Amino acid sequence: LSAMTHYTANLRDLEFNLFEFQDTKDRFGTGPFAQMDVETARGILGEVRRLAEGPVAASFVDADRNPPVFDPATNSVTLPESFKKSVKAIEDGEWYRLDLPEHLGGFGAPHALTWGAFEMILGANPAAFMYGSGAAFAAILDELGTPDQKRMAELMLEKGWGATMVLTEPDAGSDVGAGTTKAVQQPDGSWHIHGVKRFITSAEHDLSDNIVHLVLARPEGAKAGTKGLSLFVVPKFHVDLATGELGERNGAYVTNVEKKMGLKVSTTCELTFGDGPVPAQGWLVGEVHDGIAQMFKVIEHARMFVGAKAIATLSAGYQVALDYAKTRVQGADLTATSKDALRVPITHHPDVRRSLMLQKSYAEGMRALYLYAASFRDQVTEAEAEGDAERATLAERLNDLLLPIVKGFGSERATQLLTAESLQTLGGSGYLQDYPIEQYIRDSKIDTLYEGTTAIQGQDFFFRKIVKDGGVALTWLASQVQATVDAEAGNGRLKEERGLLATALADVQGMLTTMFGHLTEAQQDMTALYKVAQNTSRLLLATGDLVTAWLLVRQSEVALGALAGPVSEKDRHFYEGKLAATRFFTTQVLPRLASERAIVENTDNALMEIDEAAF
Ligand code: ST9
Ligand code: FAD
Repeated sequence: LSAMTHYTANLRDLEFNLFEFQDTKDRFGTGPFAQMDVETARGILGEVRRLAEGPVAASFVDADRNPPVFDPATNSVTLPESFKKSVKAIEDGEWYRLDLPEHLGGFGAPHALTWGAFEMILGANPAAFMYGSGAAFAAILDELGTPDQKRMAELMLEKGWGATMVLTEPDAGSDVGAGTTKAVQQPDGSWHIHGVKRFITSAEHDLSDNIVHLVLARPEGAKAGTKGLSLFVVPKFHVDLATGELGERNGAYVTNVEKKMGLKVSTTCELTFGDGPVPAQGWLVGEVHDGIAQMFKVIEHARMFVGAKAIATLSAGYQVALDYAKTRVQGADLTATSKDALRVPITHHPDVRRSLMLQKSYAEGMRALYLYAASFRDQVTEAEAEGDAERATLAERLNDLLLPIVKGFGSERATQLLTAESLQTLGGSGYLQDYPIEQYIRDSKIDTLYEGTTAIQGQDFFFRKIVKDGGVALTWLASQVQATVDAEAGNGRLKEERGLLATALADVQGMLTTMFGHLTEAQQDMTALYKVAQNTSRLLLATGDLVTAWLLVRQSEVALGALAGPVSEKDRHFYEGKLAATRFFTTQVLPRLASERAIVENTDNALMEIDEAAF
């Protein structure tokens, strides 16, 4: 580890995905992405890597050990100076523009490139990325808002204001529809917000002059549940929209900042609306009462971010583990016969190799997964530009199907592997703060929790993305996996891998058949729904493993093609690594799906009949 950085980006694998593997490779410099050719894209990735490994990573440790200070007397927060420099480095490069539409100053980048570049920032210092939400949320306000709100969005971008998404309350976490924060309409058409929100990210800091809150609240008399919520824009300071000058302080104050396990430099705030003499004035977004659907535009963006963050951190953890394993000498080779045989680097030990290849195959497979999900957003853009509404709709549905996998499966696998494998590779040293993995674990555990816990992702996946979708997206995806199973690419080299993939596909289909059966049973006996919901998270994780394996097999097809021609020594190792990861994943991970299927098939409701007192 150099003194400067804890983080090593896997630029080679990002480039492999974007320029050799994902269908993004054919999009650069064409159609709606005409501005972004391959050379420019390579330049961006190289520059973002330099930034991520350098100034962005530089404050990662310091900002953890010297977290933000909250002053309750002034409701203000001071962030560590080191961290502000990291944020400024991202701002100076205006990298948030990667995520903006061209009419707001975007670079015309495909989403896959955007998220590939963002992965490096997320791996280097995720909180520095999170404070950049202003630009992304401004784009959503621009899309949904009134002319005044579009102007507000413009100012947010121009002045670099922060932004928040404000849903959660003490009694409304997963159950957003239980929120009681109230909105009362004023004679001038604006609204006064009353209530206490909690766990609000970035609601106070000293990085920008203003912070714009996007708040879910219930207008007086509106119905119960999520469908009675409306979305309001509530700035910390009022704004003169003509000049962009800041006016009076609005009545939305941070009244507490939480102390957390990790991700400490990202402020997590209690945000109180309209409790003092000054009202918390807000404006209805787009002048329509459609709050939950509007907020889901933000949530979809944020769920992608959470998945990419978790996967980025696993990749970072694997790099640290790999570097350590190559130099840590301990024990003799298992086959050595004499007691004083040469001591070897731990990479010689079978169990260390198993662990490293498990980390590598998941880190690379899940990178392919989030980039694959992003590429459907590009298909939407492309299809819309071509006026192909049918293709745009299908691509939209596939992105929707993949989001809970990226978020739920991505975060579960990443956090489990970081703890069980990456840290373990370093032995006792992994437990020390001399190495970054203990912080990776603390900083990434949140990824299975916020933006909807894994249980919520599992339910979203089954009930909304499969059942409500009529199985359209899932059937399309399954047909793609089947096509790979049936293909001949690889000249027999991938025959066994494809066979294992076929079995895994059948296992996931078997799980689905049983769960659909339980769903049908529920038409007669509602308690059959309990059987479905015992397995929604299991199905999500199993499908994630299947899709990851499928992407790895297809990556290996590309690798074999490349190996058939002239390659540099470095590239030969890279492509052989792909084959090794695919072989490992299909032979050592996929067979577990058979037992997951058996568990689903054996599900009864005994669990639900246990008296709570017996737990
Ligand atoms: C949070 C924030 O946790 C964490 C960190 C934030 C950090 C921000 C940083 C972001 C960075 C961004 C990038 C920056 C770039 C910077 C660049 C720098 C270089 N999809 O099923 P129903 C809608 S925030 C779409 O009946 P219930 C839909 O309208 C807190 N829409 O649900 C639907 O109506 P319909 C996060 C969906 O039973 C309606 O909701 N909190 C979806 O009423 C009702 O649906 C959570 O995530 C969907 N998947 O409510 C809450 N699902 O059906 C988790 C629903 O007619 N809880 N809708 O279309 C849930 O999600 C619940 O399932 C529930 C249930 C609330 C939806
Ligand atoms: P609960 O909903 O109480 O869940 C507790 C447990 O029960 C979980 O394991 C959950 O999976 C399970 N559970 C709950 N309901 C169900 C169900 N129906 N079926 C099955 N299992 C269920 N919110 C914002 O609005 N804006 C933010 O910026 C924001 N940032 C955050 C930052 C941090 C650091 C944290 C910790 C939270 C943040 N949140 C934010 C809130 C976050 O989205 C919620 O914590 C999350 O949605 C879970 O809600 P909860 O904590 O109330 O847990």
